[in-house]
Amino acid sequence: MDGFVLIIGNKNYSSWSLRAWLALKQLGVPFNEVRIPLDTHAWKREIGRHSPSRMVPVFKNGELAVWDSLAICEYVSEQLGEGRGWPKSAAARAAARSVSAEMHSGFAALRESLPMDCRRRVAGFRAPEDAAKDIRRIRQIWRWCRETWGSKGDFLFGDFCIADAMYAPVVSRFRTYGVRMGPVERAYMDAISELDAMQEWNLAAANESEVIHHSEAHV
Ligand SMILES: N[C@@H](CCC(=O)N[C@@H](CS)C(=O)NCC(=O)O)C(=O)O
Repeated sequence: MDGFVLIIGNKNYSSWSLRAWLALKQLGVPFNEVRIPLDTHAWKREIGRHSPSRMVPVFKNGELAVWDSLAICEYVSEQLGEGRGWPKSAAARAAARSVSAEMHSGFAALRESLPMDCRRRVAGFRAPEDAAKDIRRIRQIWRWCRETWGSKGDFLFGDFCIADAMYAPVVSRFRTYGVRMGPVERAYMDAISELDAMQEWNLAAANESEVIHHSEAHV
């Protein structure tokens, strides 16, 4: 497992980068991190050398490039063996894969109206109806996971798994926009936010100097 490299965008804004990065950290995979800030000359110059899709995250193992957050998580899980990164029972694993895929392929309105902006806190945010619908569905997923599968720990399926990495940027968004939560979702958000890795990410995001105006949180 030597020589792994994860290429990411700005920690403050790149929600897909956070997913892969957090999964690797939580699974204890050693890797070197290369940060290429989005929307810069460095990005235009360098991204094509690393990523066939010209997007981040991209994970490199020697000549091999894996260029999508969920594909990276699956690849790393396979490298580690024994189903690491996913819950143990087949039923819980199927549920974890379903909610991960739902995040990966959906919630466009949430992503559009509540861009990730880790270091910001905005007051008075009101989600438009399409984003509010996404928020309701995510809250339902979190409650269902916690109540059905989560009794042995603080995360969606008890122990931290790849599904939690997929939803970590949503936790960050809900904090930024002050989205009101019930007690189950609030406790889950605290568990994610208190992870050492999450705190490391947020600190680094707060110390980044780049500002991308069209990605900033707005009310
Ligand atoms: N489906 C991809 C989405 C990746 C993605 O949209 N990455 C954004 C940054 S968060 C990106 O690279 N944007 C650069 C661009 O669109 O030029 C994944 O899961 O990794």
